[in-house]
Amino acid sequence: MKLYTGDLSPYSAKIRMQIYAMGIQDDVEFGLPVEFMMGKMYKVSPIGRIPVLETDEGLIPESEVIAEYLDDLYPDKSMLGTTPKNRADVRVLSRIGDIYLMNNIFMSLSQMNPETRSQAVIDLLMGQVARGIGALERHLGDGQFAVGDCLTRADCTLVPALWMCAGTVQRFGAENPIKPDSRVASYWESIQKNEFAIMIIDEMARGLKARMDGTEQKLREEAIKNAAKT
Ligand SMILES: N[C@@H](CCC(=O)N[C@@H](CS)C(=O)NCC(=O)O)C(=O)O
Repeated sequence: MKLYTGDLSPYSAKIRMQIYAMGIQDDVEFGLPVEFMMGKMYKVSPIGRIPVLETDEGLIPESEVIAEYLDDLYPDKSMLGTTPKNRADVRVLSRIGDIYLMNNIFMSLSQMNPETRSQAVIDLLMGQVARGIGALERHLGDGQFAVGDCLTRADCTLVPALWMCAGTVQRFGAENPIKPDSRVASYWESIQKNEFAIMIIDEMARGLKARMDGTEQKLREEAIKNAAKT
């Protein structure tokens, strides 16, 4: 199998964390099609976004669907929890991370440029993020992990989502929505010590550095030039 993924992509990072935690990285190659770098990912996959999983049976887009597929493929390594209620809790927390946190932060990225920024758009989207954090506060379990006493797919979604809350939002002038002394803050502090969380946080930081120092742009230009030759 091949995962179309990028270091800085939080939806991809969530799947990489699951792959590392399941110990199946030898079965999955990582790569990024040149079409993504050209802004033409829709030519590869109609939704036009990463991650996408390439399998012998065809392409699977959407991180949550890929996550379910991997769980189905390796049932003995599944990261969805053990009881029906456990699994429902994992799904709820993962949806909070995807829909209410990451999606709104992603839309806010369009407001990065201070010269063209609309504060009303930021306020609207960050209001939704604050609401999502409020829901997370009440849905998180009280242990080291998001649900129960072991790492689940909920943690795989929440690590990149909270990484974006803690860092990315400041790039368009918003405040970190994780309030000090909250349950979300204590969860965020402890989950960052998990070995698989450390791996994807390092990768996202590497991706951010490459974006900021121009390395990403250079690699993109090179890949596009090479693709034009073939
Ligand atoms: N709902 C999708 C969201 C994926 C997504 O937004 N991916 C971003 C990168 S993290 C992307 O490909 N953006 C490119 C674009 O919007 O054109 C999922 O869960 O996989």
